[in-house]
Amino acid sequence: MAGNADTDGDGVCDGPEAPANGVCIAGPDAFPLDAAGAQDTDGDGMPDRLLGASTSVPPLVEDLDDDDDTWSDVNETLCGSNPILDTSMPADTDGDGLCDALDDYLDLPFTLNYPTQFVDLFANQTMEPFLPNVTGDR
Ligand SMILES: [Ca+2]
Ligand SMILES: [Ca+2]
Ligand SMILES: [Ca+2]
Ligand SMILES: [Ca+2]
Repeated sequence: MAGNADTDGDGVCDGPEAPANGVCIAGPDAFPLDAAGAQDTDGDGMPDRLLGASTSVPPLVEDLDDDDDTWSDVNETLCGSNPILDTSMPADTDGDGLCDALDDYLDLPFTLNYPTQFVDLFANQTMEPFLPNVTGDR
């Protein structure tokens, strides 16, 4: 460790401080012995980003959900939330897993009630409009 602030030479320091000679940026490097990975936001052993070939055994696998909030990085980027902050999640009003920004259909549950079960029909008379009461869709 002493004398080499960046063991795997990926430019991210092993520890949280960058040395004055500027060989690396402040870490810590979550994978100090593997240049392919540096950051692991959710600490699950899978790097946020995989740069080049992993030298670990077994090799590192890129984390597709860096903050482990169940929203994939790709989705979070498209939906405008922060992919490395687990408190930042896309708005999904109807909870179908497609964020509001990408969701063309707001399929919220609703209830539909008719005011009566019976309609009286009379010859030569316009029938009363038989309209349901719809609640909960907005
Ligand atoms: Ca490093
Ligand atoms: Ca991870
Ligand atoms: Ca996520
Ligand atoms: Ca949705």
